[in-house]
Amino acid sequence: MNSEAIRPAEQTKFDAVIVGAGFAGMYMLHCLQKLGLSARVYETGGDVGGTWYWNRYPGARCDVESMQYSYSFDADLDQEWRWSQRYSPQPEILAYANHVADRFDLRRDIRFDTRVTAATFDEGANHWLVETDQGDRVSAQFCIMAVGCLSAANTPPFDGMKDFEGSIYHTGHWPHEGVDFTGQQIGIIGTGSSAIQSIPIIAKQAKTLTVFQRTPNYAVPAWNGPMDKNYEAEIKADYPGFRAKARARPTGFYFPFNAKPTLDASPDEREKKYEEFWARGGLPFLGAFGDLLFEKEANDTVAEFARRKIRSVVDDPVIADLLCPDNIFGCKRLCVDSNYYEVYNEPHVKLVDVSKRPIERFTKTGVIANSIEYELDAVVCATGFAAMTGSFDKIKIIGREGLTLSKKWEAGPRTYLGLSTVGFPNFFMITGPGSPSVLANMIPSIEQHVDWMVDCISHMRDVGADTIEPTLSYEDDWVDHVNAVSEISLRSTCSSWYVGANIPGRPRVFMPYIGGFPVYVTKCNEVMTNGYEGFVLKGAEDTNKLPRVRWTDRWQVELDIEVMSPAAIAAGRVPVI
Ligand code: N01
Repeated sequence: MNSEAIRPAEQTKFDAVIVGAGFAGMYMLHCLQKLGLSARVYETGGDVGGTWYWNRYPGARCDVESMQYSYSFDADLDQEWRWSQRYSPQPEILAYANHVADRFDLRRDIRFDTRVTAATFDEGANHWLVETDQGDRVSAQFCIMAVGCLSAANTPPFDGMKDFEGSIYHTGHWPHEGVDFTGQQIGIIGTGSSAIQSIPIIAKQAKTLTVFQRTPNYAVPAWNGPMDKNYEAEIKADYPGFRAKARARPTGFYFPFNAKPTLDASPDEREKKYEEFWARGGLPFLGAFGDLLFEKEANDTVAEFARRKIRSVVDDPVIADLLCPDNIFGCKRLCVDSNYYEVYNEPHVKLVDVSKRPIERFTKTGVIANSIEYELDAVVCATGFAAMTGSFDKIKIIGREGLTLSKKWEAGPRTYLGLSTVGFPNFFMITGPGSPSVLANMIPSIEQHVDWMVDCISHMRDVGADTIEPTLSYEDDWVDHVNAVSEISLRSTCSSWYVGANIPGRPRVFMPYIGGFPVYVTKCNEVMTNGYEGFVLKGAEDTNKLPRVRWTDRWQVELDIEVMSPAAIAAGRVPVI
């Protein structure tokens, strides 16, 4: 008997299809399995981990402390997993993802090496038809996007790229076997977080390293090191309590925060505060004062402090000047570095300013910028991502009446709570545009969204509803609110990937919700307890049944009024770092 004959027929009908097996898709799958629903996950990569599967470039690590960048849904998992460093490196985060996949037996429902190409809502049957590049055609009541916010790599189409005889890499698609740059002449394009992490390590191997910089970025030292065992034990002694404190903070992770206004402090006091927070390092540096991202004059003081730090490290004043940003501090995502600026004191590292004249072209043997040809054996594109919506654009998503998501979002994404969008029933987005997502600790953001969705799906089962879809007026109001809050923050003022400005031709819209994680969570809770306010549930037999808050129960967050006063919340001035 041949093996084909005994292989069970592939299931083609599911309760839910999940797109992506990163931290979002994995947790969604785990919850649906627990609920006893059938789910199929499709994942383009060869294994779990999402961002941490793809971004294997040298030096890749998270900019949220490891004790806080992990799932919180399972108390035993919290206790048993041990991080080796304060900010653990990519291989360890990927090992954690693999551990979770094994521990909760997730892989049985995941199809790897399979890209979803299309998802079409069938209005007659009230289900989604999902197609893949491997020939799958399956249907499901729910289509759940767990595609990540920074997954669609952006490689600018430089002239002559095809002629280049060396190797070209993108940090977001790094070869699994690693790359040995020993003795080579390397070019790197970009100076965002990925570049800032990888440059010091590539510089150690390369014979020469040429950095092509279009916009300098601010970076604060990570002061990474081995995990402090006492700190770990202290947190593990009351992990739920620590998680609850973190959830109450504007960004969903905990660190000391000084809510006072910058200019209330004298120049000496300010300097002391900046030094104190610099010594802690990382993103929490932005917690030195409460208004740094609201008041330009306040921001000028921190920007100048950071520029002085750069000048104190970089020996050559001309290079130091080129490395000093002149825009709002923290407007683009703040970078967290380990020996980044120091590298420019090395004689084999060169900084090329391409801010006034873009890179001209690749040649067979290198790259031409400012009319000079730089001979290179390999080029690393640390050129970022089509953020927030890029992964949606890659899939042909068709909702009611033939409306495609790309058409609907032509002028920028429109969602209700970043969870769902009008015209696309039973279509959920985990950390979609319009939710805190990239402006909050990613894993709690994922968990809160998934828990909300699982309660919602359970409620639909309870009342016999076929579909759920937001109403246009609630979606419009939410989009207006997301835009209004973003305009209060200085963050909306620069050309960052938050507004899609890193890629020519994308609409300029501030995509994540900057009103604060606990404020957002409270809103989601209210929407649920008000009977899914702003949504229409079709086909429900029992329209009076109140939603049961089960999974979402753990998200009854307190608002940390030490950091966010009710007045600040009302004014949209929640200090999201
Ligand atoms: O990408 P980026 P990234 N010619 O978009 C430049 C997260 N992350 O991968 O600023 C020349 O920030 C571009 O220049 P400009 C984190 O949220 C986290 O580094 O557009 N240069 C910029 O310098 C982060 O913010 C971690 O003028 C060109 C760079 O390429 C996000 O991912 C680590 C160019 C792209 O920077 C994205 O970071 C890594 C061109 N044509 C990433 N096109 C941690 O957890 C683009 N550039 C620490």
